[in-house]
Amino acid sequence: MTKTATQLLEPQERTTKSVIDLRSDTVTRPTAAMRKAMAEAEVGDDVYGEDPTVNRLEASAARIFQREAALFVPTGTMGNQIAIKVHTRPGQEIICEERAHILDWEMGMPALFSGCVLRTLRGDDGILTWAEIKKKIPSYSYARAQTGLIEIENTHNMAGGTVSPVEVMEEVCNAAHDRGIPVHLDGARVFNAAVALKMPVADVTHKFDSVMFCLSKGLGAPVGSMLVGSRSFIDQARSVRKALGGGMRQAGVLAAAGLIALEEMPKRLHEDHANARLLADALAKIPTLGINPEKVKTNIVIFDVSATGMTSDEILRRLRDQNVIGSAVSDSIVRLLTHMDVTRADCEQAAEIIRKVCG
Ligand code: TLP
Repeated sequence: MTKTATQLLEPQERTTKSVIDLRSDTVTRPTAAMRKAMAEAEVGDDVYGEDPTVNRLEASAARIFQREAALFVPTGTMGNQIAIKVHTRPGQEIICEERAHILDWEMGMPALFSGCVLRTLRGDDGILTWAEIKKKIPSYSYARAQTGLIEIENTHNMAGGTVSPVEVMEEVCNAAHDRGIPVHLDGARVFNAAVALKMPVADVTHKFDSVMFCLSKGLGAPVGSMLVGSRSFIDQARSVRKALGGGMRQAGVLAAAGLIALEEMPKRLHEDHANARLLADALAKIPTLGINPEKVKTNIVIFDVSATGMTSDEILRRLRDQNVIGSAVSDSIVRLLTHMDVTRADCEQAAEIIRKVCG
């Protein structure tokens, strides 16, 4: 499966809304309230633990996830890689889904930074069950690397924003813990999962040893992700963050936007989900596209373009000419994301343009 590059905007397109940008929910701009909070943020040196706004953000995340502690990190990638480093020893295996972000989009860092091998399996819709995971856990042998960590992605990005049911995740966590194996959640979009599950995010995530979630995706912050977990996990994570060069100084200017993202923005995510479903329903009416709209539960829409006779890149180029931009999961799968900077009308217009290009 070849990955194709995400299309880039021309400079003039970055400042005007000439384009319907469905490449990712990372493209959102900070709201006016975020910019105001950033301008007015109280700051200090966070490497000394003295930035009051970062401290407030970390306390708020710990409270919302009902955990002992939280850590502000620049990116989701850094958050995942810190968690992997803390949980594992070099030479161990990490079990994850075969389309996991930690495998395909994080520059081989589990190997490079933590010295671990990824043992992958495919989950239906990206959802891993204990019945399948347990087949990948080796019994003790002198020859085989042992499982140091299980990693779950919820929502699962490349499977189309799919949501792992809570019972399935809890069974994985309970059984893994019985064997002394920690479980990390790549919850970049876990608030989208919580909205789809109609549950508080703390209840969705409480069994995991650590959770990474992003402020800078559907929640709309310009920068930043969080790790949450036990006090001891976060203490170790803070040191690893420093080792990676992630110790930021007056980071309160970013945390101020992060606080609004965390506390205010989850309540609007259902709008993105409704827009994604609208898009999916419209695409399902185009005979050359492969998509089951019933599977679109959050803000990610993926669809198979094989029957158009064009590759994802060709389709994306044609859409680009009509001011709609998306990204490619593979040569035959296109991905579109909804977010706070696209409206329902934008999605209707995008669907109509896709119909003209692919129909
Ligand atoms: N996802 C990005 C790209 O990297 C693919 C996107 O546009 O969807 N975990 C998951 C599940 C993610 O989707 C992402 C980003 C990350 C981790 C990493 O977050 P950042 O980009 O902040 O390092």
